[in-house]
Amino acid sequence: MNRFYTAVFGALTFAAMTAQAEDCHLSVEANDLMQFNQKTLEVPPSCTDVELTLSHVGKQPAQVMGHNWVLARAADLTGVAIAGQNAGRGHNYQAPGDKRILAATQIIGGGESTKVRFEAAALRSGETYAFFCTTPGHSAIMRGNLILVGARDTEVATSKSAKRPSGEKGTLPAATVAAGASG
Ligand SMILES: [Cu+2]
Repeated sequence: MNRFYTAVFGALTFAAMTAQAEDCHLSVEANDLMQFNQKTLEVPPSCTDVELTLSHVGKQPAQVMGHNWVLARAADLTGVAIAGQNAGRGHNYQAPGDKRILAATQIIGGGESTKVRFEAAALRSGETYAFFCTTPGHSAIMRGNLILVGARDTEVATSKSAKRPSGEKGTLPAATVAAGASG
C-alpha cells in the first residue's frame, strides 16, 4: 500500500516538475555557403529552458566550412567574435571563460548536428541578443537576432537619444480680431 502511494506521489511530483520546466526547442541550419537559415529566433516567455539544435546541412568538413552557434547580447557580438578568433579553433573559436557568451555549441562540419541548452531566465525582454558563428570571417554574414517575445510591452532600454520630434512650432498667426467699434 505504502509503495503504491509512493509511486503515485512520485509520478505526480515528476509530472509537476515537467510541467513547470517547459522546454522550448529552436533549430537553425547552416550550410556550405556560410549562411544560417534563420534571421530571427523568438523565445516565448513561458520557456524555462531552451534547447537549440544546429544542423550543418552542407558537405564541407569542419576544417573548411565549420560552423558553430554562439549567443550573446547584440552589443557584444564583435567583441566575442574577435576574442574567439584569437582563441583559435582548438577552443571552437570561443575565448575560454568569456562571460559574454550566453550559450554556444561546438564547431561542426557538413552532415553533423549539435545541441546546446540554456536557461531562458537569463534572457531579458527589451534586450536584443545576437546569435552568430565565430569561425573567422563568418559572423559578418552568419548572424541573426534572438529575442524574448511577449513578456511585456517591449520598451527598448537602450534608446540613446530620446529626442522629441522637433517639428515646427505651430505658432499660428494670432487671430486678429478687430476690436469692435464702440457703440
Ligand atoms: Cu560559420
